[in-house]
Amino acid sequence: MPFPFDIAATDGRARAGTLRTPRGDIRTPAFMPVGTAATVKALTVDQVAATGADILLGNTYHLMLRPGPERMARLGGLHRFMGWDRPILTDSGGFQVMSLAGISKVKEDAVTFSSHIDGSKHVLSPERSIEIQADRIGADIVMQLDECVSWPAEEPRAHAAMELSARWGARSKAAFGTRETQALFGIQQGSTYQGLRRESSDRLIDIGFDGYAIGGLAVGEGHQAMCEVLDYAPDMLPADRPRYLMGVGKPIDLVEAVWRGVDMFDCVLPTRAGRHGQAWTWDGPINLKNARFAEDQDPLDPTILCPASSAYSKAYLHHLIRADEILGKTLLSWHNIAFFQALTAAMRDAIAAGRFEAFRRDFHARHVSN
Ligand code: PRF
Repeated sequence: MPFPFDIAATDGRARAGTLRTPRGDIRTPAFMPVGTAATVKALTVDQVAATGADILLGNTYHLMLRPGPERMARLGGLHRFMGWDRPILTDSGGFQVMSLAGISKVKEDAVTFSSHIDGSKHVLSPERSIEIQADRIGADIVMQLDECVSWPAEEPRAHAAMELSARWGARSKAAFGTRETQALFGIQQGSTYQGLRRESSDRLIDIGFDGYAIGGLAVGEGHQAMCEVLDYAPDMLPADRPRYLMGVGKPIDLVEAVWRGVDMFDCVLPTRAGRHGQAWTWDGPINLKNARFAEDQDPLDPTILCPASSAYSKAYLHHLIRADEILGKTLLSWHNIAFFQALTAAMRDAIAAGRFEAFRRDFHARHVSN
C-alpha cells in the first residue's frame, strides 16, 4: 500500500495536499531542507522542526562514505542517529557521484566512483542503493538510482541516460519490493526533450512507483528553459501521486513549478546562502554583509515566528556575518529555512483559497531578483 496522498484543493494546475506517512504528514507543496551528512548544516533538529519543516532530505552518497551504511544500521538508522523522528527522503547517490566524486564510470550494472573524501573506490548499483536507503539508513521515501546528464546534452546522449534510468528504475522497484511503511519514487529524465520526457514517464508509470520525481533540471539550463520543460513534464506524471522536482530551487522557481503542478522540492540554497550572509525575503535576497544594514534595527521578517526571522535586528546579523561568527551562519540558515517554509505555507493557503494566480502575480511584483 503506498502512502495515501490526499489532494485537498487544486487551483489551475497547482495542488495542495497531504502525503501521509507512518512518521507524520507531509503538507504539500513541501520544501525539504537538505541534511546531507546527517545534519542540516549549522542547525539543530529542534531548530529545523520549529520552522515547520515536515520532512528532511538525506544523501546516500555522503552517508555511505561516512559514517558508512553498516555502521548507520548498527546505530539504529538515520532518524535515531540524528534525532529527527519525522519523515526523511534520501537521494539515491547517482547525482552526487556526478557532481562530487573523483573519477566515476557509469556502466549497465552500476556506477563506480572514487570518494571525494579519501579517494577510496566504491560501487553503487540500483540494488545496493535501495539496500542502503531502505534497510541501513531507514529512509521513509527512497529514490531510484538514475543517471542525470549535464546541460546542454545532445539528444542521443540524453536518450541513453533516460533509458538507463528507466532500466535502473525497474531494478530498483524489484529490489524494493512492496513495503508497508516505506515508499519508492521513480525519477523522470530526458533533459529538455519533450519526447524523451514522455517516454521516460510512460516507462516509469508501467513499472509503478509510489511517487514520481522530475530529475535532470536545474543543471545549468536556466529559469526560462526549466519553466518550458515544466510546461509539460509534470502533466505526464500520474495526477494522484506526489511530484517532486529534485534540487530546486530559488523561491521564484518554486512558485513557477507549483503553478505547473509540482508538489515537493529540496535545495541547499537556504542553508548554503545563509552561511554566506544571504537572507531570502519576500522582496528578494539581501546580503547582510552590506553596509546599509549596519544600523538597521528591524528584524528580517516580524511576521515569521522563527526567532532568527523576528527576534534579531539586521544590524546584529550584519555584525555577526562581518565578524565571521558561527552564530551568524546559524541564524541566517535558520531564517532562510523558515522563509522557505513560510513560502510553501503561503502557496498552500493560496491554492486552498482559489487565489493562487493572484498570489503568483503579487509574488512577482514584490520579488526583486539580483
Ligand atoms: N537525480 C537525482 N538527484 C538529483 C537530481 C537528479 O536528476 C537533481 C537535478 N537537479 C538534483 N538532485 N537522483
